[in-house]
Amino acid sequence: MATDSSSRGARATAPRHKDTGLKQERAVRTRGQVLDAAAEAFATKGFPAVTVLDVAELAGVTKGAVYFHFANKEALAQAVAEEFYHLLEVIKQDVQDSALSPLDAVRELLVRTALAFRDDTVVRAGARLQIERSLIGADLPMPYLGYTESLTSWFQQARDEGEVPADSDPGVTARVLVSAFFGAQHISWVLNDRADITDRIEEVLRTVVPRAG
Ligand code: LUB
Repeated sequence: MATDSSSRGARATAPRHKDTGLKQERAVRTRGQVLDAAAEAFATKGFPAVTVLDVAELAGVTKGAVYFHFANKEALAQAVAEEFYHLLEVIKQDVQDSALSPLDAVRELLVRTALAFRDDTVVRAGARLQIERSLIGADLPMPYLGYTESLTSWFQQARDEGEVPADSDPGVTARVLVSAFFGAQHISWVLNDRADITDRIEEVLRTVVPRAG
């Protein structure tokens, strides 16, 4: 009857509603676990050697659960690389909000980035995926450009405020610093599994970014 079916409908709808919320929460959590596992796998083995089964096993879920969230290994790499740049963006925002002088902001950004390269699995994975980008059939974000832009604008400010010589070229300084950072973190990874990355980045900063006075 009408009453019957509408009340049944109401009862069926309410719990299902709640169910959907919980399911979504669980799905979001599972997606995060899979992403973390993929980062761990890519960081330690590199893209070519990783399988979707590796990621599933690391995450403690079925292969089907991985495929529910990601079409294939390329999509996993893409998502990890995007998360890598999201984390770098968060660091940059934080440094920007800290009201340091432009040159101190440059130093702070690169020291904090170095710590993330040493300690953060998604960041280590993202850096490795960028090195392997020609082997990955996905549209990974273009590396280096974001940092080059941020550093260029800080060096411009430093020049405007007389912290660096008026005839210095902010874009060139930024490119040299990004190149040196990239090289130093890579060498630290190969030779010392990044144990000495902050020392190497401090050396780069002492050499490339002038101290006032
Ligand atoms: C950074 C790397 C390694 C530049 O921006 C990037 O994409 C980077 C890897 O892709 O260094 C940090 C100055």
